[in-house]
Amino acid sequence: MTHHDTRLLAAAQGALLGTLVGDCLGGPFEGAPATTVPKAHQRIERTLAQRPLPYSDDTQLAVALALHVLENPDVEPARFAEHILREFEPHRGYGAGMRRLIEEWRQGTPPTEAATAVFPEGSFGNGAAMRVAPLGVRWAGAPERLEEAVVRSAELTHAHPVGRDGALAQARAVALATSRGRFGVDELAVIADGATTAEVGAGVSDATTLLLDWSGDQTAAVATAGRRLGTEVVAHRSVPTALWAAVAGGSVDGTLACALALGGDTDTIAAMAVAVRGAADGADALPEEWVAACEGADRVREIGRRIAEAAG
Ligand code: AR6
Ligand code: MG
Repeated sequence: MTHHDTRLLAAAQGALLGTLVGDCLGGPFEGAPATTVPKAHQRIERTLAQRPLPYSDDTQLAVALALHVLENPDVEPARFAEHILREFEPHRGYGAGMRRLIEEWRQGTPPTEAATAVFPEGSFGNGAAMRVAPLGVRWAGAPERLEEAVVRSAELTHAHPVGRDGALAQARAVALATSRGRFGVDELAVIADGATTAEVGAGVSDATTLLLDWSGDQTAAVATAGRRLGTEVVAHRSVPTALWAAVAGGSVDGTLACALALGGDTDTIAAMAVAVRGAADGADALPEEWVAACEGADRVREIGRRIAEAAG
């Protein structure tokens, strides 16, 4: 394998397994109040003892998107809906809007029409962002094709401009982490510049400001970031937060601890943050004990390999 192929494989498996690990380890603390970083590390240890850790809709949808992208690299929304239905299991903790949307599809509403059947302007939940890592890797080398594919993937379920823009920001983060092998404030600046909505743009800019003004300890920084950037299930109050954690954490360990310490939508913020950190640092940076504790790790690792092969 060339150096390029090796790097791509590490980033692809890092991004996909990062999604899985963040989802599985963050899941037990969904809705929890904010806590300190040392307590978050203790939580990780306690959670690992409860293995196997089930994944939720975050991973299920990322797998559905990855399998779709392997067949339709530029994303075909109606066929992507078929892939979602094939993977769908109702007990995975889907968002309320997503559950109703999937019901619409099952009752025969064409997927392209159903996106505004639940929320008239479309959903601005973080669901289109949390699953987007496979696209970020697949099109890491082609920003324009990435943007087009992400928009098509998002509009199926998250037609609201903010839901779509959150997906774009997260996809660009994974793409930059993949192509540059690093993720820091320079990459955040690129993402803030590329935002197409004021909400997501302001969130990513605020995340950058918080990182540049950093003073004091990590726990204080986490508390401030949670308040300023948000920890809710809506895209503009969770994607910038996850990108902040991916930089503030400094490592895979640190990123997961920051994401859990933030509280709120911990599984999804952790899934997004660790996906970015995993793409930058590579799959080997994910502790093997964490990966082995997660349901479906072998399947996700293999899907990551296939995405890397397609992207190479
Ligand atoms: N108007 C009002 N509320 C909205 C709107 C809107 N246009 N859009 C979203 N919401 P959903 P997701 C609120 O259902 O994005 C799981 O726990 C509304 O409360 O489209 O896939 C995952 O782990 C809606 O139910 O699903 C993620 O944390 C919620 O945002 C999360 O759910 C989520 O939007 C992903 O959810
Ligand atoms: Mg969640």
